[in-house]
Amino acid sequence: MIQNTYVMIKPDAVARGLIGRIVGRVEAVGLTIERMELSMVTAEQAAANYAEHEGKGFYAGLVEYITSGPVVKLQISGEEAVPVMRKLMGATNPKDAAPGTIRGDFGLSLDANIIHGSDSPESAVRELAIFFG
Ligand code: IDP
Ligand code: MG
Repeated sequence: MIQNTYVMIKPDAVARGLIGRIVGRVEAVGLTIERMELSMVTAEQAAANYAEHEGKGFYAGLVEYITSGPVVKLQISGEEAVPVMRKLMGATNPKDAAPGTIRGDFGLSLDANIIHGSDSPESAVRELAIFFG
């Protein structure tokens, strides 16, 4: 089934000059870039996107980090785009992410883990509304 998903190249990856290589991997598996924008994440967008983590020990640091510098916001579509992107990204902690995945190849730490991708089609609808209106 054709799906849309929300993907975000996080501040550390933008700062390290990894945009091109990450977008290249998305294109290489045949997914389509529908929208792409370099901009800051507002405090409101961060709170809405990470609402499920509110109250956890890492929440404040996560919001501070995701709002710390420009990100690349992407709407990506394609066959099974949500799980395909999650597979391309690899495990949340780069230390557990397989070589060949974006986090496995570029991630430095659990907080600086390069990329965000919606975890379900329902999350994708919600997150695309948060970031693209
Ligand atoms: P996901 O990004 O793979 O969906 P989530 O569990 O939804 O992973 O966590 C959202 C983000 O919060 C992660 O990408 C990571 O940057 C950060 N994070 C998750 N767990 C921890 C933790 O235990 N310590 C610090 N940061 C964390
Ligand atoms: Mg998640």
